[in-house]
Amino acid sequence: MRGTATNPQSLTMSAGSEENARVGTGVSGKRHTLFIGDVHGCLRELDALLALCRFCPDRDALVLLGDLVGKGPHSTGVVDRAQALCAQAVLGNHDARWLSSRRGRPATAESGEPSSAALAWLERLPHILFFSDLNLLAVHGALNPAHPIHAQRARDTLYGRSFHATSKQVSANLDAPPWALSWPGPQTVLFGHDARRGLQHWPHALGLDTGCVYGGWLSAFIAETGRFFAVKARGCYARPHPP
Ligand SMILES: [Mn+2]
Repeated sequence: MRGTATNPQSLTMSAGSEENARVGTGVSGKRHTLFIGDVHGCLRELDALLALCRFCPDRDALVLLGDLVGKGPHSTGVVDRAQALCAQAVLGNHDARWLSSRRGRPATAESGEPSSAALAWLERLPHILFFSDLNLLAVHGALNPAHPIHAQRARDTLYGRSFHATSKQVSANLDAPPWALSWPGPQTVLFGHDARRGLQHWPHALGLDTGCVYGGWLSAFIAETGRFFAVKARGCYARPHPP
């Protein structure tokens, strides 16, 4: 297990190998803890959703479920906004790809180019966040229901969508039931990454990727109240992959 330490050098290996996922400690204890699904550069929708939830950075905590960047119009703006709001987040597959494509390139001040501070922030994100006082976990893709938290694979947390009960393997495709259906708890897991299945409400898991970047909705869940909020996308910024 890699533990809660954040090691930038580990990211390349963990993104596509058998490396264990990094588990971070989530911080709550404020008035509301707001979990938001895949933003994918949809900054205007993120701001609208925060306003709808009456989010106040001094009183509330914000948790982004990965894929802050990619596909949409304002990836850099979303990372900057996340930092400005002291958001917590887990790493998504597009965040990992964005990082690897920019690693080693000199920082520039050109518009659209992420600052070195933004890259450093993304690079430190864990794959899993554990909120002990809320009894919640946050992950972008999947957790393998057959394994404990400390033995999850980074690849599953980035890409996973389905769980094959016979082989006890997570897959990235829709070729088996959703992994979240088999998640036994006791912690409830909040996750994203599965826009094709949309909002998912299982006994011990909530899927919040409602396809904003594809012209769908950006969705939020407030842990303390159990309420959902959503705003409609202001455009269709990308075409979904065919099933
Ligand atoms: Mn994703």
